[in-house]
Amino acid sequence: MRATDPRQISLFEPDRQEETIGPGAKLLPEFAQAQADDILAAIEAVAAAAPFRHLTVPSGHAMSVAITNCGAAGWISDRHGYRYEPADPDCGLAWPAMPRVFRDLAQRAATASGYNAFDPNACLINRYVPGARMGLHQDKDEAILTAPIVSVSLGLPAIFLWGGLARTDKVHRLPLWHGDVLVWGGPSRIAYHGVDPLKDGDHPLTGALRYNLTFRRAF
Ligand code: MD6
Ligand code: FE
Repeated sequence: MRATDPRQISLFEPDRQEETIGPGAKLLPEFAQAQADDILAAIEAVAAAAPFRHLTVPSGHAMSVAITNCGAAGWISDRHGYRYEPADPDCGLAWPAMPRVFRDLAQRAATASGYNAFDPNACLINRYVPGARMGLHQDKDEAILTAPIVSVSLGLPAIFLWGGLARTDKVHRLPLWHGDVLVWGGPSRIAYHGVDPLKDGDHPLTGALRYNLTFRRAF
């Protein structure tokens, strides 16, 4: 993987090629760019029904990233831990349905990465403001770990931290720009990963925000 100086991260992405970043894990640069307007409109529609909120993690701290969900299952966190819930705990109603444009994109990206018939039933939407970050973690709250995760980045660029299967493994720094898609499964499915604090910026479509959508088969 290319070493990138994080101080040189810019608003506009350089030309990049599709890249295998680990066993079973692929970067598809700009794969979502043609649908970006439709995806952002759909994010707003989801957030109108299930607003972004800052969840509390079991330690009692609030996450700096704000989240919402769509699909049959939504990821949540509270004092008791992390889990998937069929309803929004703030209102008791089912999460908004997964928009067709989300589902189609996730399925196309999975197929392009060698994961056929990906059938996501959970889409977690993360919203970052400058300074928001995500600490190193593994995604293993899903009952089904054989399906990949499809991760879509929109808006301001971020440095994605990509480690190994042990917390102490070396962490690679991978810049993700607007429209980039990561597909991540197989041996990489439970690799440690995180996101550096977001740098300030002004993106033409999102202003001072980054969105990340992660599609999963939760159960
Ligand atoms: C983010 N993403 O990019 C946070 N997890 O904002 C994740 O935590 C993530 O991008 C699993 C697979 C891909 C991801
Ligand atoms: Fe994650």
